Amino acid sequence: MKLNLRMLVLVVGIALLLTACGGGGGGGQTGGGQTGGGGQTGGATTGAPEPVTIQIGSDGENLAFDKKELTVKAGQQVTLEFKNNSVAQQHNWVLVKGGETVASQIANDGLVAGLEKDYLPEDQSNIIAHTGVVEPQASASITFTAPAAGTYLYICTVPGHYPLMQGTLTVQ
Ligand SMILES: [Cu+2]
Repeated sequence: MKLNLRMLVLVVGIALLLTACGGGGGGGQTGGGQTGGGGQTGGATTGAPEPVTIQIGSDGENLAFDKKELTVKAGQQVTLEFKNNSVAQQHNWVLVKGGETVASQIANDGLVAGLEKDYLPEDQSNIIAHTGVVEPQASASITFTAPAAGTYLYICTVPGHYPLMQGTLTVQ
């Protein structure tokens, strides 16, 4: 009887140890997985997308951006890092609230405003975000909140660069 009890205790003890080990190991793996998934799911379900950093540059010596399409989420905090890859030309990055007509107006007004104003119009009501003029081989970083869902043009307003130098930002 005593022997059996000891054996029982021993068996139970071993079983508990195994369970603890197995459970612990499994728990660790599951926990890690859940944490990663939770982060992504949390961002989506709360409606507050996690901040994103976007890198874009000018396309060598071409009057073009190296990315013609960008996608972000509505309300997302966007940090945009713009690199001027040209060795000779100035560029800027201007996000327009509107399409071609508005963009064209901004480019024209920017041209009139001149380099001192970073080729940006005085009335910036149709500009969502912009860098200043970025010198050759230099970079600029700006942070803004993505607007409502839709498509928006981003352009360079350095004289002669628009309408060649543009792209589309899609906000989902
Ligand atoms: Cu340009």
